[in-house]
Amino acid sequence: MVGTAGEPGARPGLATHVDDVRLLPEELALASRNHGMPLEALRYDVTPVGLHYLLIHFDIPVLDPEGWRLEVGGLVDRPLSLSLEDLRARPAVTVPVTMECAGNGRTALLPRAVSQPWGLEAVGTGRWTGTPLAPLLAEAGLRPEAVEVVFTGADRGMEGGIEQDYQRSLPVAEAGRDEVLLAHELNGRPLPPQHGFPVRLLVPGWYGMASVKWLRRIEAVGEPFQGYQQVRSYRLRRDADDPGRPLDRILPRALMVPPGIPDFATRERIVPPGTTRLEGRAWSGHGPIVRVEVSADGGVTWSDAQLGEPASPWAWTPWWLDWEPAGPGRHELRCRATDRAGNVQPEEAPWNWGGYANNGHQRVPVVVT
Ligand SMILES: Nc1nc2c(c(=O)[nH]1)N[C@H]1C(S)=C(S)[C@@H](COP(=O)(O)O)O[C@H]1N2
Ligand SMILES: [Mo]
Repeated sequence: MVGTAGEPGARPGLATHVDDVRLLPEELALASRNHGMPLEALRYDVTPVGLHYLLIHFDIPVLDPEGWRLEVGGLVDRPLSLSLEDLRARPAVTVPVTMECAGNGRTALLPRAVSQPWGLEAVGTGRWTGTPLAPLLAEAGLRPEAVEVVFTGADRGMEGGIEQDYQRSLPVAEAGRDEVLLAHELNGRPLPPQHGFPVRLLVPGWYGMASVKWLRRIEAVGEPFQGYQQVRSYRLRRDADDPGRPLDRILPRALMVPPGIPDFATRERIVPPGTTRLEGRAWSGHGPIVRVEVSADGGVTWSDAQLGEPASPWAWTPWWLDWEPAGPGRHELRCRATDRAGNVQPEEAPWNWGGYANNGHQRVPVVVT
């Protein structure tokens, strides 16, 4: 999201990585545009719209719903040009979906990639309403030689020295999955500007970058798409020269509502003696959450939390555990999730160039009074 030093559009001398916990002014500016979800909002099944996280690479485009058209073209027999009314008139489904940014947890990976400096708040669950994409692709007559579908947003900017529209592709098989939607409502209202008005793609189970906002074109292509957000960004790379491998499905993560009360400046938690209910949510794009464990001694011993029912197969699973502190003083709480595919959250996730997919344990220092 910030160019590398020496590339046009990037500020001269702006580092690609910093080996320092302190943020650069550029990172702070990104952080105040793109806010996270305050972790106490983990209490909601469906995140109130203003508390859902935001990630916007460029500027929020202002689109006129009257003049807006979604073009469907490329390797199709019958190209389509759809108005918002056309899309709203199609069969619609409503489904709670947990979305997480692939950069969530980035600030804990040092040296830190200079980009959106997420702590752990880049997550939220929306109740999205939209029309399934697959029948629309079928109506357009997707040709057998199509290998990917490219989605183009109406936002444009510079990244990595390249001027671009925000664009991402999906393999044809992924684009054709039942749960992939063209969403036009969030929590029962038209999409707000910041979440992609009038229509966005929604790819449940995938990191957020796949869910292209402000959609204006869908194009079937015969070769893998080579756009910046596909081949440079959103990949697990060792270094600048490593092509790496693409990110797709969300790795498991559990987060807890930080217990007790916070100190204003440091956010340190102050917890009363006696029983405290620890609660939170866990999710994965690799299948349902089958286990959440909690540690109160910095990851030495773990106890199983109780699991509730997610609001949909694509939404986070509630969990809770009553904790009896061993005594007053400092404790480090942690939680970790396991999904049905057998993925367990690691203590430390591997460092990578872009600072992605850091699903290491959440650590919550608390002071018991
Ligand atoms: N057109 C467009 N779509 C986009 C983005 C963007 O900058 N432009 N950001 C992506 C990223 S990286 C994420 S994590 C999600 C965030 O969606 P939200 O802001 O609605 O939470 O949108 C994705 N879709
Ligand atoms: Mo993201």
